[in-house]
This record gives sequence, C-alpha cells and structure tokens, in this order.
Amino acid sequence: MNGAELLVRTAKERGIQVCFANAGTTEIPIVMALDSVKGMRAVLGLFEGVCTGAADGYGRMTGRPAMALLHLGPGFANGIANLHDARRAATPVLNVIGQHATWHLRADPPLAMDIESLARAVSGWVRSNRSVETLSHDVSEAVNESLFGQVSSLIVPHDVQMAEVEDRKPEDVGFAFDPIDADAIEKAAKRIRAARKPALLLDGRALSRPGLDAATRISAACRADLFAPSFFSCTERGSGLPDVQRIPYFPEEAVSLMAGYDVVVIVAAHEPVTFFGYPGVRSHILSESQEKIHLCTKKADPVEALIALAAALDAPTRVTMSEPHNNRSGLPEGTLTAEKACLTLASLQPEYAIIVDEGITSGFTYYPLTVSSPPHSFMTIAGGSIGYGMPCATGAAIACPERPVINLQADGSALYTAQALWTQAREGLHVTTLICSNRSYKILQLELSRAGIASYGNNARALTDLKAPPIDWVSLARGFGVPAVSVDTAEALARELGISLAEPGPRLIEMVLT
Ligand SMILES: Cc1ncc(C[n+]2csc(CCOP(=O)(O)OP(=O)(O)O)c2C)c(N)n1
Ligand SMILES: [Mg+2]
Repeated sequence: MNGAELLVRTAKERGIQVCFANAGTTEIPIVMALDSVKGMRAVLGLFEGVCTGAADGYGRMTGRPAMALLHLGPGFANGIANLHDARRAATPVLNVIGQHATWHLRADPPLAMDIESLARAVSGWVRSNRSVETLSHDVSEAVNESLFGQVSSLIVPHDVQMAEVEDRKPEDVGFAFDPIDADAIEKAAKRIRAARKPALLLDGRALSRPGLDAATRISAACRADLFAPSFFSCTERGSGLPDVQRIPYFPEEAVSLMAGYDVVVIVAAHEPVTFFGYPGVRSHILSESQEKIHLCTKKADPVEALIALAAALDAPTRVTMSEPHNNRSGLPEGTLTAEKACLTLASLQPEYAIIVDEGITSGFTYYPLTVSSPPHSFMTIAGGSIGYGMPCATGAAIACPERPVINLQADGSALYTAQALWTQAREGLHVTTLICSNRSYKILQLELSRAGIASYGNNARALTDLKAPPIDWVSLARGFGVPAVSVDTAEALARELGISLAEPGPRLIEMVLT
C-alpha cells in the first residue's frame, strides 16, 4: 500500500463516495489509487470551478463532503470562487490538493506557489501533510472538520502519495458536534417569551426539514416569524413546510421589513448585512436596539439547538400545516418574460425537485411562488460569486440521482462554468438547465440606474451588454453533448420543460426573455 491508497481508503471509510477531480502529474498516485481502492466514484470536471462547485452542490444535498481533487496552486486557484460560495453556504467539502515532492519544492519549479495562503482564504481547516505516517489521521481530521459545515483543504506532497506504508486500518477520529448549552437555550427562551415581536433567522442545517419542523413549533409557541438571509445554502420548501421569508436584497426594503422585530434569534446564520455598502446606508440590517441572540456555536448542531428551544418554550409537538394547494399558480401565456418563466417553473416543478437558482435578476419573483408547491429543495448563490449554478446542479444530481434537478440559470453567470454541461452529459445526469437569456448583465444595468445613470456611455454598454454576437446556447449545449432547444413563449417553455422532466439525462432550454 502507498500513501495515495491510504488516503483514498481513509476517505472512503469516513463516508466519502465521490471525487470531483481535475488532476495533474502531482496527483497521479491518487488517480491510480481511485482504481486500486474500490468504491469511490471519480467524476471529471473540465475546469476546477466545476469540481469545487459540484462538491458544493453534493455537500448541500447530503450534508456530507465530496472530495475535490485539485492540481497544485493553479488548479486550486481555479476552484476558489466556487469554494467561496461553499464556505458561505457552510457546505462540508474536502479538498485534496497535490503538492510537488518535498525535495523538489525547494528548487521552486514552475507550478510552485503558496497553496496554503490560497487555501486559508476559503477553508476553515488547512493542513500541509508532511509524512505518510500522519496521512490517515490528517484525512480523517479533515473530514471531521468539514462536517462542522466548512471547507477542509489537505495538501499532500507527491512523494508522500508514493511512499510505501504497511497495510493498516485507516484512522477514524470520531466526530461529534459541540454540546448544546442548556443555559443559553433557557435564556433565549426567556427573552423570546418577553419579546413584543420575535423573529428567527435560519440558514444552513436550520433550513433542513428537521430544522424547519422545530422552527415551526417555535413559531407556533411564540408567534415568531421565520426568515432566511437573502442568499442561503439550501432550504426544504413547499407544502407541509413553513413559509420562510427571505430578507430582501436591496437595503431599504430589508431594513424596513426587519425593523419591527425587537428580538431576532439567529440560527446557523450570520447577522444580516447588506450585500454591498451604499453611501449613507448602514451595513447592518438590524439596528443596535434590536436584540440579536445567537442560539448556538458554529460547531454545535443547529437542529438540536432548535429542538431544545422548542422544548424550552413548551412548543406543541405537532403543528398542523395547511394542506398542499393544488390550484397551482396557473400557466402564463404569450411572449416569455422573466416573471412568466418563474411562474411556469413554479407551476410545473415536480415533487422532490432540486432547484438550483442562479437566475440573478430573472429569478427575483420565483421564491414567493413556491410556498405551496410540492415539497422540494431550493438552493441559492450563498456567497454571491457567480458561476456556481451549473456545477452545483451537477453535484446535486450526483448526490440525488433519483431526483430531477432544475437549474434556473442566468446567461452571464452560466458562461463562467458552462463546461459543467459536459460532465452532466457524460454522467447522464437528470438536470434541466433553464437559461435566462436576457443577453445582458442586467443586474449591473440596474445598479447603473440606481447610481443615477440615465444613458450609458459606450464603455458602460460594452461591459454590461451581451447582445452582439448573441450566445448560441443551443449549439453550445449540443457541443457539450447536451440536447437543447430555444423558446420565446411561455407555452413553448411549459411544453419543453415537461419533455425534459419526463426524459432522463440532461437538457438545456434557452429562454429568450423580453
Ligand atoms: C465571480 C464574480 N465575478 C463577477 C461578479 C459581478 N457580477 C455580479 S452579477 C454579474 C452579471 C450577472 O449577469 P447574468 O448572470 O446574466 O444575470 P442578470 O444580471 O442578467 O440577471 C456580474 C458580472 C460576481 N458577483 N462574481
Ligand atoms: Mg443576463
């Protein structure tokens, strides 16, 4: 057995089943070990951002890490933007990054760079392994750390991967969340009881079904309203689940919506701040006079904390939810707009669909339409770094092969990581990509108008307009092996979405929006 085999065996025994990889010479022993150690699925991403984004989507759906295997500093650097979104979504991810052989690194070969510094920017845990003797322990610890909802990055030199090691049992550093602080829960319960108008702000695992069930009970006990940040990791949603409102994106609306709450209990979320700093507008959405209670530490289980809070509030054990509505929103007709696309999707999305939203401006009206849709999972661009949607949809489809994935995907953002389509084709994944083809960076145009620009200069137009030449989405998708059509009416969208949902494998529908 060599180091690489010990690494793969340890990862596998700690529950890692998939490796999203783009390897190079320094990872060749690991590539070989993925065959000699049976049981891990290797999936090629044609750009490291596809691998890391897929690991994010996989982790959001399963709560467990996938491995992203990346080549030295440059390969890792290509994966960082999507690891940023994973970090903000508190997704468990295990990066394994190959490093030059220890003796060779001293010569400063061309691909050498400071990997640790890069890794620290997006990882909650970073280690450069130095010896095969500690490798199994390092892998096991990296998996554990990721389970707290963070990115773990382990850097492994080529000579350590090749080093012979006696056949040994992989180490298992036992995992446990931090215990819940019962006093803190009691105190929180007291303050909520005394509140005039309490709210709960949920993210991460608090938005899972058991988290939402506990939040529903709390809400029933003390009439707390439920909120999620504007952008969050992944929520369960639809009939039988509570209506969790999203804090609006633009600061004026966010501040005015939240102003009425005197006590806000924050669970697995950050204190809400505006996405950008606008002159004259404060960063924090909640004012100093509003009480903020962080229910548990980052390393505790937020679901357990919510259940404990429900108990402390003597919450009812069951809350009857409204019956699923069957009067779906109603299918729109005529020329396709972003609003009609959202309505069509909300009306047709099947039970257990996974919706990956990177619709940017085109997705604005979608979320409120789905409160009584059949139960589904919904994920957003948690860190605001665009190009996460297609890779994340790819990873989600690998995590949940029995569930249809629908990627509501803005056109500009899609072009950062469109290679993910090829992985979807190669792996036969049931992903429907709905391209919101508004042929612009529309959000930037909205920001230009907010900044008071009445007419664009040539350069402002050049930097926000994608009209000429128009991206040929149908050819592009077909070029990656994904069947595709273009539609410009709501009726055609409904028909094509129906076809795509009924057939296995990936499909892309370009929605030409007016
Ligand atoms: C990695 C990264 N690069 C650039 C940006 C800045 N940015 C935000 S949205 C956007 C363009 C969005 O265009 P598109 O995806 O077409 O959505 P639309 O605004 O048209 O709805 C850009 C460039 C970003 N957020 N992240
Ligand atoms: Mg666009």
